[in-house]
Amino acid sequence: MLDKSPYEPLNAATLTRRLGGMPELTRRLGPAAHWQVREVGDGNLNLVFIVESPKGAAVAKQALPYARCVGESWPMSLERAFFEYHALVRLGARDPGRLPEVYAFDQSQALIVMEYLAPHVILRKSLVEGVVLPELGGHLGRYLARSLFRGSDFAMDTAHRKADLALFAGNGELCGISEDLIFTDPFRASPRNRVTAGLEGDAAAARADRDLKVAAAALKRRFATSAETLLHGDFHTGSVMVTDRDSRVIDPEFAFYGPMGFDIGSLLGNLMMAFFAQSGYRADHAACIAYQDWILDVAETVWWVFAAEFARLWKSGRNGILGLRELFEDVGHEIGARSVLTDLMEEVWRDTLGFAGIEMHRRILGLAHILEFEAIANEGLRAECERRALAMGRVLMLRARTLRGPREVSALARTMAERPL
Ligand code: SR1
Ligand code: MG
Repeated sequence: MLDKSPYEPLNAATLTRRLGGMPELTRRLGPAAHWQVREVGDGNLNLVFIVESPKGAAVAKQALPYARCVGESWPMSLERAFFEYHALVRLGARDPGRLPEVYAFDQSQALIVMEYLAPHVILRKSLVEGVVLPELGGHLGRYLARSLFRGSDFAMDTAHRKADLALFAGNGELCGISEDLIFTDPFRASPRNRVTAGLEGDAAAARADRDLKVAAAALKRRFATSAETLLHGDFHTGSVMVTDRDSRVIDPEFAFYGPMGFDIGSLLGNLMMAFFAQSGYRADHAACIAYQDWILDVAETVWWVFAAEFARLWKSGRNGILGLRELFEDVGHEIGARSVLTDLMEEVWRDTLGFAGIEMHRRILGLAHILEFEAIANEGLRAECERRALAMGRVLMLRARTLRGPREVSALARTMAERPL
């Protein structure tokens, strides 16, 4: 039985008392008297505790009634834990083993208790350290295909999907944060925006860039109105934990029904920024080039594995109202089905590039910056790396219709980084 006492932000002692009364936790960890608990959260929003015992370990994540990265002046509802819990369960079922297992959910405390991932580290840190992860692109490409296909009307029973869409429509507060921070703030003067010293002129140029703002408006419309599938909603390199053989997806509290390209684009935009950041901390030129090439290879692999796995699922698992086998395969029109898939992939690719480009803008011109750039100690150098990323992001947003594939995007990145092709 869960304790239904009123919400309170927890500390090591109160968390231990609370979890120590939950049989599902004592079964895994043994009696609470032997637990060690520490708060380790360094993200933008929540408290995160690691609970360890001689028998096992768990992570407890608690939503705060405000945005941790700003403070109590930015109040937030606790409901996001409810949506994160439901997203963890659904996305975990769509690509088994790729998300942490959920052990318990205590809604009154906005508290999710789940698998402790060890020895995993946040992918952002691994990209700053220059670690090569041979299976990363395959893991993330497959995860994207499985989660995006299986949450869509190509695969799901439509009554079930519509009910789920209604449930996640309740996550409007977090969608609103994305709508403001990603699609609007970077292109206007907002008190929330921050830029590296030296980039003030670039920020002003973005605010004055009519073509860029038209592209941002179109992307915001896609984000807000294209309820294609259940998305992670914040799928960047801080939402992936890795070892050299495993990759896990965490933190889907921004989950909502949106366009498929949003999750893919968020990831690719963050990989691109990691690419541009490398020259900020890798003085050895050859090592820098080699690691940048690996990052581009991951980005290309993500797309190709996504496309191949999506096509496989398309052939075998099209059971929803958009499956339409009755119009195609059932009457011998396989070519028609292939055309529908080709059209869809072209649209997802365009969205992916646009969302990647806008993610690159918001992480440089907006409120929420990223470790990959912030780890560059020399501010002038950081500004230079960020400037190149902004230029690349602008091309992605404006030329999404003409860039034909991931190799072309990689070539563009090398050009923007002033590297020979
Ligand atoms: C106030 S929240 C700022 C950012 O942190 C989260 O991780 C999301 O990316 C959000 O945009
Ligand atoms: Mg997060």
